[in-house]
Amino acid sequence: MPIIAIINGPNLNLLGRREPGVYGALTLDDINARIQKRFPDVQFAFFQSNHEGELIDYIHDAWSRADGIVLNAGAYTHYSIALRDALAAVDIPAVEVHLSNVHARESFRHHSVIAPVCLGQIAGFGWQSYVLGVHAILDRIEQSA
Ligand code: CA2
Repeated sequence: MPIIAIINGPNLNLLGRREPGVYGALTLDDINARIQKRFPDVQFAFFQSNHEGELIDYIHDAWSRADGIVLNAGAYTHYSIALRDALAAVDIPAVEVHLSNVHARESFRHHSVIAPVCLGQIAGFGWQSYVLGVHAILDRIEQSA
């Protein structure tokens, strides 16, 4: 059974409580439950932190524990070279996901420092961005088996 880490960055613990017009009405727990329900044959490790260093530590740990990473790095997406370096250092596939279509929003959200070290970026599909991200990781795992 593949193991996939679903990692969420700063402020995503507030989902469902504020700004439902932008990020939807589901809480992070709701989203994680839906992901697990969609992929009953995948083992997920769910993690959220508001702290850059904790996210980096978790990515390092995922290297030995997971087959892939689906990452919504929140605002760190746009400027955290440290997170990018962590992803580049671990030898497992990662997909960057966003709930909102970052390219239809403020220009500072258009640039991702993380995307170049990921398989790709999925944005704008709400919680289903994570589902699409898991599909991309599973395809990659299957290809390299
Ligand atoms: O669309 C996404 O998933 C984002 O990663 C969300 C980040 C934002 O900085 C990125 O540009 C795009 C922000 C997450 C904030 O989450 C909140 C949830 C509820 C209420 C307030 C913030």
